[in-house]
Amino acid sequence: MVVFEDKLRILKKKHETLLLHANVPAEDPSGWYNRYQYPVLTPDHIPLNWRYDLNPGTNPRLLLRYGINAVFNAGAILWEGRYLLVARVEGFDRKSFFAIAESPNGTDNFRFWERPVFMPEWGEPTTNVYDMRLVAHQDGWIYGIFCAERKDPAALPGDLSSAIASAGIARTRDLVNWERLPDLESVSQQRNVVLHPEFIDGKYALYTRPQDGFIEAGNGGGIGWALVDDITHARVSRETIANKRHYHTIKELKNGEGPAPLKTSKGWLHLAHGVRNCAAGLRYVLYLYMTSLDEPWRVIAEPAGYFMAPQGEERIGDVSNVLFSNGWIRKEDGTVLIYYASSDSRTHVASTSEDILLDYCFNTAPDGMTSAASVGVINDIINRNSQI
Ligand code: M1P
Repeated sequence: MVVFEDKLRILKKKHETLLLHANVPAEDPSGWYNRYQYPVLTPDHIPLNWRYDLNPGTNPRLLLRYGINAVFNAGAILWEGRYLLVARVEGFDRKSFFAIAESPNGTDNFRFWERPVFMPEWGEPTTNVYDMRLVAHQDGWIYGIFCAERKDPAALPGDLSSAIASAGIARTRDLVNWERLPDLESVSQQRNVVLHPEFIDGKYALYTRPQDGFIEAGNGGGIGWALVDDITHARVSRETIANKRHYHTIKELKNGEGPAPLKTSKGWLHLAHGVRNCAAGLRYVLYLYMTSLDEPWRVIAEPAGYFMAPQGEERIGDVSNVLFSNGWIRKEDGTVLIYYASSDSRTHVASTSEDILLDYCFNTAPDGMTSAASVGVINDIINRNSQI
């Protein structure tokens, strides 16, 4: 009994210390953002009463009863003055689910709500759900669009890996009670589907990511754009590619929309991930692009290369060399908090501002697609500097 109580006291103290730990910003030499030093969400942030049976009668050794492997890829929303993340929480059992964590300032002291999200099923039960994008839509609902993964019914006997990715759609008014709508109907598999926050020609609009298989984008040319008449029976009938993949770029292999774009005076500001292959495996980095205010599918600016790439400890985790973001928050003063996950393991925050991001998007050269063009960009900077 004494052992149980001592162990519990230590566990509680460590947990509370972690939750109360203040985060510290550090300016990146690029000037583009400040990376905060400590991850905002990790497996250790998960409440103790989700993981341990705290009854000394049934768990006298205070053993872990449900292990959490990773807390990452969080959607984000500033809702009624509250900074909320809907994290992808993954257990030791490899199943992901959603859970909401709240912070008083968006950069530290994140604390999970009492229970994980109860997401109703639609159709064939989903084996795994993950990567929710939260969007407060013009229609008054808050939508959560996420990847709904099921085993491929056409998989040959013995093939226990083939899966089908589709976009699960749910909506809520209070982030506690969720109404699950039918999954997005699409001829191709879909992951990284994001709802545009406004109606376009009276229709719902989606950023899609058509893909040939569960992993490979294949013939899917990049981030797609599709209009949907009825979100309660969403169907992709016509899909155009808004942000294309290109040979020998950071998004050669695949890309995907991050959080829903932010509306600015100069256009829609987008955050996305780009993937390339190399001897070390897939490398995921974050990039930005702008689309026109009137035609959110038309790219008007896109700096070359990445905006953020895995750095230091971020490079190591369950799936190493990955940065992924599906959540950001713009505050009233123009501060933008970018929530990003590293190596499919933990969640971080970086802060910047709308002004800096627009400056970056419109004043960083686009990809010239050749080494010679990159040298031209540097020479242009040198020439302008020599006239100072
Ligand atoms: O493992 C990296 C990421 O892989 C997938 O993203 P994408 O479909 O763009 O390749 C997702 O499973 C994502 O959750 C994961 O972080």
